[in-house]
Amino acid sequence: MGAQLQIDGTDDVLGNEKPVLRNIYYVCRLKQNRMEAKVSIIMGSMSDWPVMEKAAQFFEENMIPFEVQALSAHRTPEQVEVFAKGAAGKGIKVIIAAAGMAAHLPGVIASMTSVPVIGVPIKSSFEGLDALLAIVQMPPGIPVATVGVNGALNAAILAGQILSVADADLNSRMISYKENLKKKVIQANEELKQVSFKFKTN
Ligand code: C2R
Repeated sequence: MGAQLQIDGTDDVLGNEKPVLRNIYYVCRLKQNRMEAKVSIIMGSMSDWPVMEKAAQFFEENMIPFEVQALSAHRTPEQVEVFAKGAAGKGIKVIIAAAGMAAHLPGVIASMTSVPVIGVPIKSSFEGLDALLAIVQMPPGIPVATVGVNGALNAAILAGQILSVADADLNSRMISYKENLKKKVIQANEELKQVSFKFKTN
């Protein structure tokens, strides 16, 4: 393996006479370079993706490594179990689970892991109320932190905040994200100053 791999300047560090050490060094370097997901976005169906894309976008903009996949407690229960039981071991710190209709997915995942689960009810039928109630009304002992219907962005922000407890750089990015929200309101009030009505007093 070492003969084919040419990684910048490693020969200078180890020398040609130490092939075994060099191979170990290469493997460590490759492992270091690989980005490891900290958040997992799980959706019951690809039909949930147009909503969940907003969460992916937030992680992209805020440099938070994430993975995304479709899994269903109803349609692929075995794979859900494998995912949920393996999540902590592969370094996942927060799971975002989205589902519409009879949305059992977030709760089922939460029942099989100690990784915090944020549930996103998807508006698929009954204005999303069916999914909201299914996700939020968990029995005592198996909490799912539930955001509003189609609340993918809030789920991502909450996941970012959870991760930022142990990451000072991310914490600064989360603080400036919130600061920017203030600017939006200031800008809104500037624009409202230009709106005129006979009975508007400001
Ligand atoms: P299709 O569009 O694939 O028919 O799915 C999905 O999240 C989706 O919103 C319709 C809706 O079914 C949801 N679904 C669940 C689960 N699996 C899929 N609620 C589950 O395991 O809870």
